[in-house]
Amino acid sequence: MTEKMVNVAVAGATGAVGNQMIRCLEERNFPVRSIKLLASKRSVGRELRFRGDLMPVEELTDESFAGVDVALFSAGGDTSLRFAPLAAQAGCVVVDNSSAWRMDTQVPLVVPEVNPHAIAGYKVKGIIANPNCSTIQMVVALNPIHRAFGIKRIVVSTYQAVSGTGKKAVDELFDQTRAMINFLGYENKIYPHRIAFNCLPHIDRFQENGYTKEEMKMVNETRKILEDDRIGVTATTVRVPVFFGHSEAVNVETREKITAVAVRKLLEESPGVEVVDEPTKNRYPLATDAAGQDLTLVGRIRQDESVQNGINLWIVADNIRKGAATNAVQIAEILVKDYL
Ligand code: 25A
Ligand code: L14
Repeated sequence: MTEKMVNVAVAGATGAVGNQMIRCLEERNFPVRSIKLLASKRSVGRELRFRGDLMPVEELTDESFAGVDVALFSAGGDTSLRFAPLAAQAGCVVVDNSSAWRMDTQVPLVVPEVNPHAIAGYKVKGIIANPNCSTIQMVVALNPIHRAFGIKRIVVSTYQAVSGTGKKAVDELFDQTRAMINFLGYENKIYPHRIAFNCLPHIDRFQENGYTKEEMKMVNETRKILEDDRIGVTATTVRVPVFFGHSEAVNVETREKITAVAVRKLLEESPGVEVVDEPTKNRYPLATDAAGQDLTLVGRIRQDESVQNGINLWIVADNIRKGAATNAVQIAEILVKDYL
């Protein structure tokens, strides 16, 4: 059988996530027949490499999607709200990395290791949403635990890298760090406070309930992906001076009796997970090890001795790869193989 080939577009191709999407399409040998690299007018004139060839960046317009089969979007929420429906109307399936469509009941929210069956729901609007980076890595690790022991409640604190905000935030951490160690002045342009040598308990906008939007994404998206509204989730999301890789301290309470030994064994056999848990050898998941690869690293697996059925975990993944680009390309792979 000859392989199905598809016409692909990447919207937001010049951004941190868009660029990684292009690399993932190459690395995973996605069946690309043609590719369009789209961004705002600002980026027209730039060229990006795909499989060795330099390709021009084109302006994203209403007409960009004629003849395109699959469009990967990472150009921010406003751009997705405006252009994803137009792309769908043109007959293209959109895999959207922004927060715009995630909680739409007619749009599936997918992590391939967890709920690949939900992809079928793309037919209603022609859009599939890619979850928030912090949610993706958490549900990759917690879904097997939920299926085996029934999760009642999740308490999570995150330690999130600046790359989630995009290239300009990576530059800001670098510039501020260099300024500090040279006793020079610095500016806060991207974040409201200095991020170098600091921790900011503030990711995305504050909501009326006192939580940030990032924290509420973790609450609502987790329930949608695990398909269980009974799960209690509470989150504190923190920006730390790390370039790549989000870390999470996660406490889970379950309905069934749970042990650290059983969880370790279960996660060793779970898709997309690598257990890194040999504390006596100083082996535990680190952002520096998670960066540049696609697995979700899980370690520090311990019984929570303060409740009847509880477990603590430390979960780390590359926020730009599994947290965004890789997950989107994995969704597109299933879409092409099973639906197009
Ligand atoms: O969903 P949300 O909350 O609304 O936000 C999602 C955004 O968060 C980022 C990602 O931004 C995404 O757009 N993100 C990072 N990690 C994520 C994750 N895990 C994540 N989102 C979800 N999950 P990004 O920085 O990676 O990419 C932004 C891209 O979007 C393009 N873009 C913006 N507006 C557009 C548009 N494309 C088409 N039409 C529009 N209207 C953007 O391209 C980029 O590719 P660009 O051409 O605007 O910028 C290209 C270069 O120019 C620099 N630049 C940006 N703004 C300015 C600028 N230069 C000068 N002045 C400016 N005002 C950029 O640094 C870039 O290099
Ligand atoms: O996917 O780290 O909703 O600043 C928006 C903010 C991703 C990360 C999303 C950040 C995000 C992001």
